[in-house]
Amino acid sequence: MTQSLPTVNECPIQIEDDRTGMSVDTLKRAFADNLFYLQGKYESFATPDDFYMALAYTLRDRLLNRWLKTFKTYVENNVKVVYYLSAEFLMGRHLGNSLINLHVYEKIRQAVEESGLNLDELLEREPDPGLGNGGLGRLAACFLDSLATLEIPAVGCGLRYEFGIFHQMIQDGWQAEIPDKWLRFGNPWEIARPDQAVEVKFGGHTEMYHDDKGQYRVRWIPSTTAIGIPYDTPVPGYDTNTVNPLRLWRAEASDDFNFDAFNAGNYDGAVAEKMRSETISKVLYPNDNTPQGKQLRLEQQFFFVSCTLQDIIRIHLMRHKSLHNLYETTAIQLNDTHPAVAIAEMMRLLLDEHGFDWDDAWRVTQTTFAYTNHTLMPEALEKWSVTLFGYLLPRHLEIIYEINRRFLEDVKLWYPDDQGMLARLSLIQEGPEQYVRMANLACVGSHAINGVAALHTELLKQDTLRDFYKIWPEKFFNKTNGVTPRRWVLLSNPKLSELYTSKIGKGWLKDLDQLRKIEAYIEDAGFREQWHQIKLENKQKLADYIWKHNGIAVDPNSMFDVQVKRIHEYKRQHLCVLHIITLYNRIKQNPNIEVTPRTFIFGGKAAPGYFMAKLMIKLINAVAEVVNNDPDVRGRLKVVFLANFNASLGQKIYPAADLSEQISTAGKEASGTGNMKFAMNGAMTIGTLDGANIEIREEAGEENFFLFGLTADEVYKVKAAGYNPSEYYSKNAELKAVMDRLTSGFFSHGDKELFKPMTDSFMHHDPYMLFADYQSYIDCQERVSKVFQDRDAWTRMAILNAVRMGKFSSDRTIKEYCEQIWNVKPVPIQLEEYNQDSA
Ligand code: Z2T
Repeated sequence: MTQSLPTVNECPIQIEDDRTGMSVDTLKRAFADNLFYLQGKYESFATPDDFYMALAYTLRDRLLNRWLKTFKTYVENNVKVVYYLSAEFLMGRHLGNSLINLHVYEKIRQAVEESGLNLDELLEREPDPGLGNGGLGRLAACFLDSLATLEIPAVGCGLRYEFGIFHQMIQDGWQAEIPDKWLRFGNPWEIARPDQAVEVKFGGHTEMYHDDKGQYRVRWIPSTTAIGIPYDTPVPGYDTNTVNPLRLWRAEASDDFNFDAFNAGNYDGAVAEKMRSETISKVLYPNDNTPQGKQLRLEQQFFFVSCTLQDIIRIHLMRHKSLHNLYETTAIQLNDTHPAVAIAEMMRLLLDEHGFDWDDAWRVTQTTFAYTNHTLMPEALEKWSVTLFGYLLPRHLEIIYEINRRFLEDVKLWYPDDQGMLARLSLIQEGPEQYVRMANLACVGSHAINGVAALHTELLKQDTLRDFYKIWPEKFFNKTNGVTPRRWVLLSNPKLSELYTSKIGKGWLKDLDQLRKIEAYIEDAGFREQWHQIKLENKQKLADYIWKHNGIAVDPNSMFDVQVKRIHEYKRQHLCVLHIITLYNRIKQNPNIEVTPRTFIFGGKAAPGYFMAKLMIKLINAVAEVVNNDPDVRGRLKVVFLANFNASLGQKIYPAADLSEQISTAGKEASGTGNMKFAMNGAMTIGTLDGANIEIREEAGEENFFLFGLTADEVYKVKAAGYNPSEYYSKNAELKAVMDRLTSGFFSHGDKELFKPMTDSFMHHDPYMLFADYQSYIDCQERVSKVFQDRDAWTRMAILNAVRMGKFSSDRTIKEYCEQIWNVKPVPIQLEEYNQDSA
């Protein structure tokens, strides 16, 4: 349908329609049109939320032609598609990102300003779509950005939670949770597709029967049905025409079921059943790295997996006669084990609904699936009680037993005398209560297994998944995480981005390695001064935010020492607190002592049921209250806890940080991705040799990284030899003083009990070994303070550090997945000539 525009003297006539045109005038007209016809408001009665909505629709319209053309191209060319299955997608706000990826930021700014409004204020009206907990969910979102930017056919598949991660408030120093009503004003970014609804069955029992060829088959007679409705959100690539879908499923009650019950006079029963079905996609479980093992969570997992697989099969069969070649059109990635029940559901669909025999079904499954592991924490490995699993999914449990029987037969052939091996590899954990091990299911059902940083993958091979590595070394890959430089540098840090682009052009945005060209400017004093001024401006903006939200005045010239991430003992926010108390004690002992002024900034949510994490938040706020108000401190130390850390707040914080705290116990953090966002924005890292920190240090150069603490290997050895924290306490006077201050009730208005659960853990059994790393951390922080006092030396280090982070673009990560795991290639999208770069 390519249509040439008429020309006069070779100059094409401009035919812009109000839904695709990119000129400032057209944008203004579209904005006004959407305010009137979609929001139903005159300008004089419109609220900032109305203006935001009108602007969001203006951008959505401009994504739609690209989106539909992308889909059409995929179908017509029968391309291979990646389906990224994830229980979480932490997308962050869409509006600013669409402005960036469609290259209309400046034009929209002008259009909005000429309409008498302020763009930054409108951007702040968008609720942050928080359908994730932390790193795992945000990684999925960065991957979708890179997939679209690299023009890879891909679909994000997950749940459309009505309530995302809770909103955090701080009351009397404690975390309080408020429900996240992100859909309250409607969601302009999604399109519901009720025509593509599917049924998902639960419960009941199974029966044997003979099929028409006389073969034994199994029939599942489920007891309940839910309906899945897909909601699609466009995911635009940067500087491409590709717009891929994020397809999230909402659960509804099945009509017939309710109707039957209703007609039979069982009104209450019908309503209860309806409620139960709709509860499935109600709320995100707020646990990061510690599963809860609740029935509803398994229902959520199976629900979105079953919807997604039915969809995948429908799309494949549009173009193919059978499913035997599924791997030619489809790669399915399991984002941790949350969607791992897909292995059993795919087997069921192939066996029971499509008449496959076992071996064919298993080959199709194994060639299609791949699995990413995100944690080494043993308590975070998902397992479901066999009783619960069989009650909810009786047919899937049978299939898992059969997968296991055949798998263990093979293992017995390979390792005839190794009972331990058999027990460890089994999909079923034996004991007084049997459990289905989801990581084992994911490993046997996939052709590829990967960790998310070099050390993490090594530890998986040596420890967590050692036996699988022994039998299938060729299945293991490392795919070090990355983050998208579009959201985390260009959108978050426009001034720094402008500086880069003025020196080396825009190439770095799609090829982050090009930032190394900036190293040529390191001896340019003017450049270093510009860099420093940008950091200072970013810090001033964050200082304003802190003043507005916390009422604490902080000095932008002090070092912004930042730890933002989920609150977890293994991440050791409390080690940072021990450092603060150490500095405070030094000041109390000698108020005239020289200290490098620091602003300690914390942020992060605690799982509502994780007592120790909530106590850590209380501790930070308790120490803040004392330190911020002690006249002896003379404002040289400030402690700030920013409430409700999320993607949007991250965008304000990373660009303003001087020091990035990445201080997990070595061997505990699989990768980390905040570490990358800080470094790209010119913060120096203080960190352990854990997760991706190791690779960050390798890229930055060891002279540009503040390293401390035990290695993963040393942690293991100290533990094996018997870790005795009280020894560190009695031998280290400064540590002793810190602990005594904490246990004395000094920070808790005399209450000696408040922090006792935490201090007892430090002193007696602490699995995270704070005391073992304490002195090394304090010494390292002293080096940090020294270097910071030499402003120019610090700036040089920060610049080198930032421009050497090319490896940590999620574009690099995604290219590796495409080539080594998914076997997919870019598919450029050609727009109709009419719509081509109107920008
Ligand atoms: C999560 O955010 C992570 C791991 C999980 O394991 C679960 C959740 Cl919700 C089950 C994080 C890791 O802790 C972090 O190190 C990593 O960078 C991130 O996933 C992305 O891989």
